Amino acid sequence: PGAIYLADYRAPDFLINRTELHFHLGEEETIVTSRLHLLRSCEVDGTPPLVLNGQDMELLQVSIDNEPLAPEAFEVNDDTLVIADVPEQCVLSCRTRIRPQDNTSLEGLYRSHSMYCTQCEAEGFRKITYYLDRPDVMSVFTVTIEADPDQFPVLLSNGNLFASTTLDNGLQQVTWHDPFPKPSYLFALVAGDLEHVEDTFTTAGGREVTLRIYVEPKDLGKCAHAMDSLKRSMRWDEEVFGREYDLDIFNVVAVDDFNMGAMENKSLNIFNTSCVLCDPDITTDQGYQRVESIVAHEYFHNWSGNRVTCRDWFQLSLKEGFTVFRDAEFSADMGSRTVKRVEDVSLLRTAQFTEDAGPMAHPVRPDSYIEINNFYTATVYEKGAEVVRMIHTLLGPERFRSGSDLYFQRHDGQAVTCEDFLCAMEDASGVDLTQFRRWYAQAGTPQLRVRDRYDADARTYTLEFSQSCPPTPGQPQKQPVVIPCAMGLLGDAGNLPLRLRGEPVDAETADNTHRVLIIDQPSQEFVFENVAERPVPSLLRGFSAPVRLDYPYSREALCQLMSRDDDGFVRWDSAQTLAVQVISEVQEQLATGQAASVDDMLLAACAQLLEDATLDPAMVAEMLTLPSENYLAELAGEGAADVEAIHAARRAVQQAIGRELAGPLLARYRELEVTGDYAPSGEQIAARSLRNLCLGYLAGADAQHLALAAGQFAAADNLTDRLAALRVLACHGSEADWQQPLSRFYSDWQHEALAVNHWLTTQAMMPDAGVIARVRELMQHPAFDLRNPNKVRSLVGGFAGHNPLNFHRADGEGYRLLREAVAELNGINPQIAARLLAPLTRWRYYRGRADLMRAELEKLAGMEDLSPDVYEVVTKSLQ
Ligand code: HT7
Ligand code: ZN
Repeated sequence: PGAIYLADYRAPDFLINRTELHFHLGEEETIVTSRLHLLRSCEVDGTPPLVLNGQDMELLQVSIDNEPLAPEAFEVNDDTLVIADVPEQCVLSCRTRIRPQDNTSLEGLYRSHSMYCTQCEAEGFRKITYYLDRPDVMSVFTVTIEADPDQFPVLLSNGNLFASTTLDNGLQQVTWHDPFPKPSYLFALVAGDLEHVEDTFTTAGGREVTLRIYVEPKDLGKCAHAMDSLKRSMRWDEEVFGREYDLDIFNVVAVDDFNMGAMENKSLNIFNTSCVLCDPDITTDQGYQRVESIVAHEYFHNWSGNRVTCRDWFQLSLKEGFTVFRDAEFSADMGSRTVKRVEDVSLLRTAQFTEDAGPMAHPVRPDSYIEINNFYTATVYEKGAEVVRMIHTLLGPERFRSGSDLYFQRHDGQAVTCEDFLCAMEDASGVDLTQFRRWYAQAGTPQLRVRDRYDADARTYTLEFSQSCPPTPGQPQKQPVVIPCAMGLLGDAGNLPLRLRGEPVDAETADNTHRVLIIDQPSQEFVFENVAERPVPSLLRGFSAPVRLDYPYSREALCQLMSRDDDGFVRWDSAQTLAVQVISEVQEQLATGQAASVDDMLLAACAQLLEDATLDPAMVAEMLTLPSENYLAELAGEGAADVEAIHAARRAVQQAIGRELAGPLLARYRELEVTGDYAPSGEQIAARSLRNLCLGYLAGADAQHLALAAGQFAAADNLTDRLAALRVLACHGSEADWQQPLSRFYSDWQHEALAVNHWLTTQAMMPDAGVIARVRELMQHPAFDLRNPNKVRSLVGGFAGHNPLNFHRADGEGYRLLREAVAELNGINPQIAARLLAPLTRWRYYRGRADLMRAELEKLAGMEDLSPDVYEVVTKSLQ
């Protein structure tokens, strides 16, 4: 497979003003008839051929203006239908046969349980009919569906229901019309025996919108949280971004076989069941929060993605980065802003920084790709959102909002680029973003090195910044980017007032303890005047830029920031840095044959956090969570990560905390017990998160506390507590401790696929040496199905991504397991196969494992019939 380049972008030769589709959904086959109202673009010279995309279907007939074409008038191959001679304006009609029940890729039209549904982003529409399947071809769709009403009483598509009738042959026929022009990737169709919950929302402008969530009948009671989240998202988008909903109906459908979380099809969002259904017994607290944010994310796409869409797939971050920023702001407003920020930064540092330092590193706006499905990445989504957040920081909230308003007003109904977004931000704010644009074009995580000097006589404090960015594939050299560094200075009695050299002495601002310094040169200095004492710098507050910060903090300084800084993010980050330092110290002790001795400073800091009842327990839980083994491996750098040593050191620190702080941990565990009914409220979630963290520390240090976990497992009335207890038993107990609870969990919840998925992950993450055999066994279990992405992610993804100790086993068995699963999935669902492969691509990091990991990648590279998805990841990783 060859690469596609942004530099080769050309506007389409033809436009499709209107698209009429007719679906006959049959038992054995589906017949799709299209009528495309084509118009040659006025920008085109001559009479170019019409090249339509199409895959995996049988062309039955093609006609122009109702005249069937002779076979010599067109050419069909694996990916295209080419018609040499097409009038300037005409109606092109195609009749095709597809077999959705055999479509395991879950792209295009496919079957999930007893329902039919579609997934068209990015290029799935071409598996439904021949089309100009590119986002800059926007068309008004009218869709007619015919099906057996007994099997498929519900027939949905985008827009408004236009007609519904029963045909003479007994089939039900419905027609949907979507007045908003849209690209084919936003098309959707659903047919099934579904039930729905319904609600209404009145927009600020007075439009009464019917909201429906369609699910299998057994799941009808699990929609309330998603519905509530949807209504709150709609109101929030009006209030914060001035965006109103634009149709009279908004449908959501839950599907069990789904490649990603959800899809923002115009007025017919399709969701992975795991991202919409909620029930205390099948959904964890994090699950509830995830549903809220994904419902919001998809809803927000109605403007950032649908009304204004992408010109081409290189611009994917235009809609995804912006929409992730919007959903993060929504979640921050719904709960704790600091906790949300900490969670997001944690994800960015583990998933995105690793990607940015690996073989698949690419800019937020990539220059080329082989398979676009491989570019729905943490870089495009999460780093893209960070880039939008930096624009927000640079412009300030009011000017950012003006930029957003201008962007939507200027480009409504258009397919545009990241450049258009930046221009709107510049035009509305007057801020020049010329250099800032490098964030879209350069891959790699910039490093921000900071050193300082304090001159007691002159009472000046100088911060010296320098920035650099490591080479990434195809980009050996990097230019300096614009880094907004939010900061403050911590003195003995709190945050110090700030005055930069050159500022007027009487320039008293309301908030003079906080600044955003703009670093846009390779190196730069800032001098603060009238600084009475040597301060501790509080840097990158709120994680104001997606960079690696390098400042030589002493442990004392970290403890001060942790306990006293004004910025919640910096407090958490200092706790993380302190833990990283202590774990690596213990790693060295163990490597030199010494016993582990955990710095008292860390223990004292943890004790202080546990004992301070004024702190938000959710924040305490975040601060007491040790950095993950994957994150520690990434910090170790290429060729330096020793998985066993990292595991042993982290475990020793975890045990020391559990042992030394058993008293306060136990006290907190008891005191935080939630009484009353389960609710996914901020308060309850916070209490459970800290309580379960305490349980983990206690049981990890002393087997006698396993009884607490066993008791909690038996008594829990919600999945969060039940699963936390089960994980503690599975992670810290012996077989006698976990055997019975694991089988109990399965026998109690086997009828709930989403709960069973947690059961699979729990076993995949167990640290014992039997885990590989267990995962292989589970792959044959009736609860597992390689065709279901949720199950694959839970079991195989859970093992390879979250069980580093066993995945990186010295005998290579973990790698073999993953390679075999990927090889099998390659033929079933290439998109999932390629995603699953990510942990093997990090071979450069692991000391003593590179050859084993590469060998498995090479086996995949040598396979026949390698999908473009897997081919791209494998070949780039081996370069
Ligand atoms: N825009 C969507 C991205 C997407 C997707 C969703 C489901 C299945 C396959 C998919 N490929 C791409 C989801 C989103 O970001 O909102
Ligand atoms: Zn999205």
